[in-house]
Amino acid sequence: MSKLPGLLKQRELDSKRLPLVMGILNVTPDSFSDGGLFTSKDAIVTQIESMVAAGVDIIDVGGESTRPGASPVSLEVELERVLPVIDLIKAVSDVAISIDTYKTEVMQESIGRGVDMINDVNALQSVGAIEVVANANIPVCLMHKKGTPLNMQAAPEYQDVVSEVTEFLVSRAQVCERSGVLPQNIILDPGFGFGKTLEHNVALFKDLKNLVLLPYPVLVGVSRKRMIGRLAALSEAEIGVDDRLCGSVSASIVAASKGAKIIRVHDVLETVQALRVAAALW
Ligand code: YH5
Repeated sequence: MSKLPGLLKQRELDSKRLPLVMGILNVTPDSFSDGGLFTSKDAIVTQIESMVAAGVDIIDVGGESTRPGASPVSLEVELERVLPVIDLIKAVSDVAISIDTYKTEVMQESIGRGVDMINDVNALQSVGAIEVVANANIPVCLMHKKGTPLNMQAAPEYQDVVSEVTEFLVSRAQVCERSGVLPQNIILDPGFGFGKTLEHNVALFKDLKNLVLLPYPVLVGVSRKRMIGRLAALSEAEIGVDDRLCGSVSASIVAASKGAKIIRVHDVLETVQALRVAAALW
């Protein structure tokens, strides 16, 4: 059975039922490197242990960067990166594990290693992905994106971003349910920064209070993203990626107050602290 607590129904920020905090564990060589060529096992163990000590609920393992401009990696490389890390997390803790992938084979192999959740930026649109998740009977996050990481920030256009994203997510949830994914296993995510301008991201964020009215929990991932750097800057410039902690934490608190049930972040300690204080004082 899944280690994820029954995904919460309440709408208000509540000190007894905080949103779950999902900690990001990138295992791409550019994110954890000893000089850029390989990922050190000690560095990963340290990161896992510090997230667990800080109160993380779910660790999200990703082996392919989906940042704007990033190129895809092969199935073999992705498996080589993520499977040992899944084993490593299980060896050092019993925290819930999510795998950030859109590849059906990576989902299947990760489920075989005992992951608790699938996080798919492609909303289970890869061939066979729905069946794999339906059979595994574990939660899945369906995310909206427009385009691919290589081209998605070129010139994203929408007639009405809020209704387009909402309709996409509802329609994917329906397709998944018709193929045997249980409704209680479905989580929705508007996909901040994936084929969206700053204005699109802000419109979607403001509308979270409506998105959470759908019968599925909502996940929000804005940690350190460019929209934080843009909103925090006074001019057309932006705050650099290493200086977006306070902005990211602020956005997480607002997401939680609007009813998001899972917050995906790099900075677990800071986010957990802020959520606890905000919920106690709400
Ligand atoms: C997400 O929103 N995002 S990977 C660019 C950055 C910083 C961070 C510096 N996987 C999401 O985290 N899964 C990613 O600029 C995700 N929701 C879900 N469900 C991109 C990322 C990032 C990109």
